Amino acid sequence: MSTSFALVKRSAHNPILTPKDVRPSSELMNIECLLNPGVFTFKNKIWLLLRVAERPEQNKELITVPVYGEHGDIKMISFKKNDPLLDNSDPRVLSYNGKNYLTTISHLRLVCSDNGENFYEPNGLNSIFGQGQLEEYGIEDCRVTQIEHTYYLTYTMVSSVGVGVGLIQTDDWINFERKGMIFPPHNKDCAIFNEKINGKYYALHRPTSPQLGGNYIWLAESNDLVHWGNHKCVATTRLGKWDSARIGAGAAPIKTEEGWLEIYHGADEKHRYCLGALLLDLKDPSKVIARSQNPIMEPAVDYELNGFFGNVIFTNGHIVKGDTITMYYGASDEVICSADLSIKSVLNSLHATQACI
Ligand code: MAN
Repeated sequence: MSTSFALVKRSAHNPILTPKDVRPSSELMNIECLLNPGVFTFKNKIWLLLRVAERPEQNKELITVPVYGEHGDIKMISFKKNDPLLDNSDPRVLSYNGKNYLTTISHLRLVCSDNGENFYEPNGLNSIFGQGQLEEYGIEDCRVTQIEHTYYLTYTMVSSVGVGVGLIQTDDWINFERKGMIFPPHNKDCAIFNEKINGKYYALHRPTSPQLGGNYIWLAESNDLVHWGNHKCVATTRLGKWDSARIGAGAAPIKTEEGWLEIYHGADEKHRYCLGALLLDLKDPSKVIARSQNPIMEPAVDYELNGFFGNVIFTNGHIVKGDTITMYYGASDEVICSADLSIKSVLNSLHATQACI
């Protein structure tokens, strides 16, 4: 039996949400994928902040991609499928004459549940859409960190000028204060810790450095959650392993007696996305105490192996109750699933690895 089956208990109701379970944002759009939700509790309910990826109906000859115009209006850009300048080999991104576009545009949608399994869209709450030039290709993969009564949303801002991390804060999920881009391109996968350490706020983030370095997890500190500094690299990709090409933080780290436990994603050169764990020192989270050698979870069942972009499990949200982490994740970039993990078992799986980070 593989490690992932021993450590993770997938919900028997998986996938718990699929594109047909939510309404498109307008009659111009079809929902292609639900992905990678942020997770939080509010008013005694469990909430997912889903990434909803949409595009217009496609036809035989043309590929049409949506982008936001300057005033939040949707513009459609079409390309002839047989145009030699078009490269549409990746279902997520297309390239035309050297310029890249996303094939779908994403916004963030709230759904809630009393039991963590049956989610519905409540009335009277607004979705969060991309705004302005830096979000013209949409907003994605939001982490939600609660500090006292305030929720901090860190999400990927996508546009033709780059991919960076945006911050929005809210106390009531009705009024949102946009703080702008807090980590400039190329950066994503930002998770703010939900308490201060030695008087400072901390965040994990993932800059990309194409020539020297790579797609590594970094740590930064801040006095106000908007201005970040004292950046340190905490984990790099590992040649020949499941996390050889790209790694990135999931949700806010979980405080345990042994350290901050962070569930992160790692992808290899074939874009196979698995999950692993990092244990960071409680007082100095730039120190890695242990790291999974093998994935704690890997794509294994049909909805994780096949879909819009198969062989992907990606998490950026969970609820913790006692020893149990209920993790929500996107599978095959198309459907939303959940799985339970025991904190103790994940820590036990890390004990053997201290010597060989
Ligand atoms: C990137 C992001 C994620 C996505 C994975 C796999 O890391 O765009 O949203 O789930 O790729 O496609």
